[in-house]
Amino acid sequence: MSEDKILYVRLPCNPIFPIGVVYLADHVHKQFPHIEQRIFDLGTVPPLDYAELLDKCIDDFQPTLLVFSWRDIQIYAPVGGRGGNPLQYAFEFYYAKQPLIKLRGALGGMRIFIAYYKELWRNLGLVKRGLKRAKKYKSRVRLVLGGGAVSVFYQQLGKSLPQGTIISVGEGETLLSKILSNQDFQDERCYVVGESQPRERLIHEQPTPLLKTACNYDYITHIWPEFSYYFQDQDFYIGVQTKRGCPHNCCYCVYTVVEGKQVRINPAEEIVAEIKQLYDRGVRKFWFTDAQFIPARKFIDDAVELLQKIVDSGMTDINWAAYIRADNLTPQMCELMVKTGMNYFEIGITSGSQELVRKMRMGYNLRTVLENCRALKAAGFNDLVSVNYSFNVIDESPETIRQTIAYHRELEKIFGVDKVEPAIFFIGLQPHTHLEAYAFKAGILQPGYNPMSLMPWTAKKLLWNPEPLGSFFGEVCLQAWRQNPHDFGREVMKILEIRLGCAELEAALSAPIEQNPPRHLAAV
Ligand code: B12
Ligand code: SF4
Repeated sequence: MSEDKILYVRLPCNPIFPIGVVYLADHVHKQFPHIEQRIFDLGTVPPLDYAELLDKCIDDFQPTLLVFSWRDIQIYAPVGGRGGNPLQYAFEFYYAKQPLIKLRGALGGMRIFIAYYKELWRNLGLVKRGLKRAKKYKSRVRLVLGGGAVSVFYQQLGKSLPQGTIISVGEGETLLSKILSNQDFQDERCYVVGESQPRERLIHEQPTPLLKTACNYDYITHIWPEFSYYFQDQDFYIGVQTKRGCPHNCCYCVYTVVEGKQVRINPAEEIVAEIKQLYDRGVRKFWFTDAQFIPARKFIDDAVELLQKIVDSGMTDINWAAYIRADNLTPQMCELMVKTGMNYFEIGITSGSQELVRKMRMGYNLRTVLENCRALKAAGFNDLVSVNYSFNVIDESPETIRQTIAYHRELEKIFGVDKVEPAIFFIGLQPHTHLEAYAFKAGILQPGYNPMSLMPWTAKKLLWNPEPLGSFFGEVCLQAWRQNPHDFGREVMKILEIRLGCAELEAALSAPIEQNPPRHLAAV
């Protein structure tokens, strides 16, 4: 019988199913069935009770290994985040001309700033508190930290954590296996605070291969008393991973680095077996958590196989959603998507200008995306599509904006105006991306900057909206929030069209071959 006892603590987070720790616990159970485990999800606990309930959980369970999972830190998107809309406040502060609006932005920004640092320190405090408490019972307790946010900010977080903390990047399954079997784990994507420095380009190392089998939810319910929290109402999309990795190189994206360029396909029958277990517990909504559900054309067959197996399983009343590269669809795929209940998807084309899409190294053919969207509509898709546009990433101009409008209007013709939601983002510059390298080269950022900093002078650079068009976009967004805050994306499109007009669709779809390679990123 093993003496190890593992406590997984998911740090506070907007309620989103903690699929990461669920998969870790499942993996450990399959490898080491005798090890006792427990999941404690602070996402389901009211903030005032965090410390007390964490203490109680540790007192009851007395773990020997503490696994802390931290999902998100940086929220720049225009969502009603903690304490308001961060993008709106930032833009009011940076771009508003009227002093009162500027002041509102400053105050709102200050609230977000305080909430952000409070959360950061609170989470670090919870980790330290947990370790101290656990040491009361087991002096040799080990602490491991991982999760989405840690994968992105692993270099910075190490500075604030106790000596000996193992900081992990990307998937943690094989790291935990090695720790538990007392093997050397230094070849995993991790480092130990106080003992080793993160290796140069650690995050770019390929993850250790892994065969993913269906998560055993009987076991998970056994070690996680609050499991049913996410099933009480049908609002939640429960995460199911169908593959891991993305081969693309989009200039601003960190997923391809965190997950790796190599795509691992989880076996279709295992995925369906996992969905079925959740289905039998009443779950009807699933989010395929892949960086991309169909990362490239060569993975279409795998996606078809999976969806066909879902059809064959008889689960006819489910819905699912995912990030979809809509350039990789076929008519058969479209039919299966509709048949299996896909009721929402996000296409991250970023721009409706083929020229810019190429410059951002996204590998998208916008004409194909349109053709496939038509096929999807013809197959009966009648639900919501969110199209993510990030303006002003690189070489944006009035003409490329006009092209984006033309492209968006075409999507509206296909799906219906009310069914296509333009999600207007500005890129939050992330470490380890090509865009970061470009920002260094262009002197916008200095190596050694702190990507977690929310100080106004750093945040302004990280919330990527450079001049000469930065102030123009600032003004347009402010106008949109003023005029129609509840339909911000569509309002932005409307204002841009009034101010700049709309290009011919054909101009949006064709990118003239350049004499010279893309100006900025090719050099990076
Ligand atoms: C799918 C996804 C979503 C979906 C989630 C749908 C759902 N119902 O589950 C949606 C679209 C809703 C979403 C929303 C958001 N997301 Co998101 N999302 C992702 C994505 C692509 C995959 C996450 C996932 O579930 N993966 C599959 C599971 C199995 O993996 P995992 O959770 O990462 O866990 C593994 C490892 O992290 C590791 N691990 C986890 N914990 C631990 C602990 C230890 C000790 C160890 C060793 C290992 C370990 O092992 C686990 C198993 O392999 C990631 C990017 C990425 N490629 O990782 C971003 C990501 C997690 N999201 C991120 C963010 C910021 C958000 C938002 C806040 C964005 C926004 N502003 O709106 C929102 C809000 C989410 C919320 N909490 O409310 C960030 C978080 C980091 C950061 N920058 O702060 C990420 C990393 C993307 C990024 N650009 O940086 N997201
Ligand atoms: S943006 Fe999407 S397609 Fe591009 S690298 Fe990231 S996950 Fe892959």
